[in-house]
Amino acid sequence: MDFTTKLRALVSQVEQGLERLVPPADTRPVLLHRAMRYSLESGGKRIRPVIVLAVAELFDPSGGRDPLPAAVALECLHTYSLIHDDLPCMDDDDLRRGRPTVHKAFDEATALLAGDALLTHALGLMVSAYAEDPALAVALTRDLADAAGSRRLIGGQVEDLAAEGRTDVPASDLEFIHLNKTAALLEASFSLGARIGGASDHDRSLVVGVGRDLGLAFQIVDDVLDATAESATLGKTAGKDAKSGKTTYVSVFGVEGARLRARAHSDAARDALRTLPGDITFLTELVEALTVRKK
Ligand code: GRG
Repeated sequence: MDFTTKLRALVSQVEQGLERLVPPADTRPVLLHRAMRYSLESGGKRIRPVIVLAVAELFDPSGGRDPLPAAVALECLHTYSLIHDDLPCMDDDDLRRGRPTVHKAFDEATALLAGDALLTHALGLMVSAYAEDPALAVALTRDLADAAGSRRLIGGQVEDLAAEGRTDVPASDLEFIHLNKTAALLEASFSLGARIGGASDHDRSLVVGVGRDLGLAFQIVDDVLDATAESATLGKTAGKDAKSGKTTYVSVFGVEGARLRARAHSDAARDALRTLPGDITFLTELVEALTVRKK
């Protein structure tokens, strides 16, 4: 199967999983569940859940354990972070995934609570879907909570907000922000897939490293796209970083310097994948596709 066909097949599995494993929009209170589904169904790229499925398959091609609930839980958690990031008290954005942000389409309180509900749902889903294997359920839930917690996703977001409007942010702080705000959930996607696929500790930590490099490459590309692409292509507001005087890889290293850094992380991710047993074709092509992406 070629890369695009495989990617479409995995995205379609994720979409079906979201449909099945998230409460329907007509669940009471309807306003809340409509808002949760509005953002989930706005057509994200589904990168993180696709990685969960692909990594589980890499280590266990016969598919002994179902990675779909973990993939859905991670996408719910990621979507919560986007909803909250867009709120007026944070990035104050009007556009996300090509549509008005949740607080614009609904209202601020509903957006806040829809984010809270998606986060809570993610943790509950993870625990209940793998309850028959308690050690696995605990490890997966721990991965998700660690990646999303105060030292990682939320910590990265806090330092990102603190850095806003400052032009003297050192490159090491920028790296802290991106390692946590962006790479943490990508690392988690590799870790979840590896655990479900029964990978050894060695192989799991190796793919977590792939997630880290991919996360950094992904964020650098995000900075380059913010500086060079159009809002209509991105489905979110472009040019925000320069406008708000934000320190990014582009402001520190320039567009070409940032591109070179993204390439170096992406090459490191692909080199690490090459040391693994199994069919790494899809994951290798995914890393490349995310490095040269246009949105
Ligand atoms: C509110 C705790 C909290 C964290 C927010 C997600 C986030 C942290 C900030 C959003 C802004 C940003 C540039 C984050 C870096 C990670 C990133 C590039 C997210 C966007 O992920 P994509 O491109 O989005 O995979 P889709 O919509 O395709 O799922």
